[in-house]
Amino acid sequence: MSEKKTRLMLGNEAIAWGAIAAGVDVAAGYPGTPSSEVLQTLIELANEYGHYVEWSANEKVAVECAAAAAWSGLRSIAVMKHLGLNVAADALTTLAYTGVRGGMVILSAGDAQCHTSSNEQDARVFAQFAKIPVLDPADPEEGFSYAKIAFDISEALELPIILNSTPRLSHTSLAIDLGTIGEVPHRKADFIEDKSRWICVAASALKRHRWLNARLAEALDRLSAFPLIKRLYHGKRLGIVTNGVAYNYVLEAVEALGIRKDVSVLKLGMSYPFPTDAVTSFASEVDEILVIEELEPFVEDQTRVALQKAALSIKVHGKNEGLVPIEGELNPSIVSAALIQVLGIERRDVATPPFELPRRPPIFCPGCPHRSTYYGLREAMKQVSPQPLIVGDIGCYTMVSSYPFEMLDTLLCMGAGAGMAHGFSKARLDRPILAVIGDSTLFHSGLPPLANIAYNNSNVTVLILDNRYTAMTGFQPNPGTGIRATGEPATRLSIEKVVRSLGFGHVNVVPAHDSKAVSEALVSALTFQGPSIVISKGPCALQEQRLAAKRGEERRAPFLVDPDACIGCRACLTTFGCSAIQWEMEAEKAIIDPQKCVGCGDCVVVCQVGAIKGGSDA
Ligand SMILES: Cc1ncc(C[n+]2csc(CCOP(=O)(O)OP(=O)(O)O)c2C)c(N)n1
Repeated sequence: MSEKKTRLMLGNEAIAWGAIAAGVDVAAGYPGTPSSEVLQTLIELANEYGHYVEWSANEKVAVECAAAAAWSGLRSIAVMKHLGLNVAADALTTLAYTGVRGGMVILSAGDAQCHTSSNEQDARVFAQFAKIPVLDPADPEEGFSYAKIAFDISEALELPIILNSTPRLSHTSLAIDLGTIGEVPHRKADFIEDKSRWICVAASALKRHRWLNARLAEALDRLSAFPLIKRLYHGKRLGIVTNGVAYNYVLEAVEALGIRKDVSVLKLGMSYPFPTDAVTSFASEVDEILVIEELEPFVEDQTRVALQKAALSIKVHGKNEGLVPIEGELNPSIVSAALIQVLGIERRDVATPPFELPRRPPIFCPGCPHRSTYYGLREAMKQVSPQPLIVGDIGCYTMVSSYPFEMLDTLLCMGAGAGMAHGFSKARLDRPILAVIGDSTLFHSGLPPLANIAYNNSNVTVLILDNRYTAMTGFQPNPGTGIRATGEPATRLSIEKVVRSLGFGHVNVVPAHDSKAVSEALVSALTFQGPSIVISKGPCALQEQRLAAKRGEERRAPFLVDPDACIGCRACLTTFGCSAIQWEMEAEKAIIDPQKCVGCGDCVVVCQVGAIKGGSDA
């Protein structure tokens, strides 16, 4: 047991510390922004606090790992971004029926505003659909305290709990008082057989569904001792019902407008099951209601139902009348505008949203193996007719959709590239079909679509960009890396052996930095009739540099442009786009920034006049 001082930390770190304070025994997760620092913190603290922690192959596996621990009486957490809930949905929706014995928390980090995601789905709606209670902390402090009590709540209800975070909570820093850590001892696993519960088949499932509904109906009574509802101010004119991070914007707007005496605030820390009684009793004390929440009108709709059931005729303002946007993040000015309109008060200057940050277009890092792979692909495409349809997937390699490559035709979700490529092929598009996929994505959800391509014999080429890490989300290891989350050596799956065992015969493995070899392999694959694979192998350059620096190795010597040889054709900029290569306005020639160049030399082949020279091998 140790007394921890108050520390400045990210919301994500606070959530991890909350789990440790609750005595978490098992933690599993799959990376995804903005969630990744939660499991990373648990990894860094695993030795000290003695919990088991892993990066799982995907979110469903993480949930299954955590669920087995919770069925055995341990406390467990499964960590993911909001989209991971969809991957884990099959397990989660039945896990609600079985329930758990030890406390189990599913951390879902949402992405209102789509900062780094393909959608901004609302985890509260998912929670209701899956019949799993959801807690909505408002800030890093609640991230810590809610993560801590979520395990007790889970055990009080015998149900898993979704902890619903948002980008503002995940990535905001606050000083957190950790108090005493290590008070809750680790448990010993103890699986108590109960076939009517742990074997969820037709005969038991209906009974368990009845159990679940009864448990949800009594949940709020069982949780009355937990501090999940806050009331503020005593104004009667307007009752503001709020939830999650939106609470902070409400407080700021109310202060900025100086309307404390006109309003009351009810903050809900749990949105499902919905605290109907607390909301109706609050509503009966005010003239009108305004609901302020991010994303879907979840609390708003539930409030309307609650008021109707209680036969209370009170006007409810919010998203349904277009006063508060459904898309994107809220901020104090949006909330102020809604308050000004509902209260009919004079417009006053209120906190404006944070200043516009400069846009940072996504680009491959200097030395990235994906760049030379795609350069090879573009060269291959010059020799293939008609032009292939390029079906994308999610990872650093998706940046091929940006300048100067702009080569991607479609992108849906993780693992969808190979599945859709197969569909395009069966739709008989009259052109070659190429799917691109990264190594982590392959192990996450790419293997079933690959099995499908081989099984149904579709005319698809899959380009696997194997940089050995889950690079986009922070270089996490995966089953192809050779190490586990906590650094010990692990079995390293051979992608070549895996795809051959799935039934692919036409398989070529090429070095990613040899764009000529990549190009030749792709021409061969794209002109082959039947399923084919090209594996382009080259470790993530950023991770390589980090590891080399740790080993005390010197940086590789940079390359340079010989100004006498450069003819100013710009081919290195317009076809390769390495950020280390820049344009010298006055001389009208390319130059290489020695600070940025990592000495990979991939650009040498791009220069038709041989003006790029040097590097360690010179
Ligand atoms: C369901 C889901 N989980 C997690 C993510 C976050 N995410 C985006 S890309 C990616 C993996 C990228 O790794 P890899 O396929 O190896 O490509 P790399 O970035 O290394 O090029 C992850 C985990 C997501 N978008 N969707």
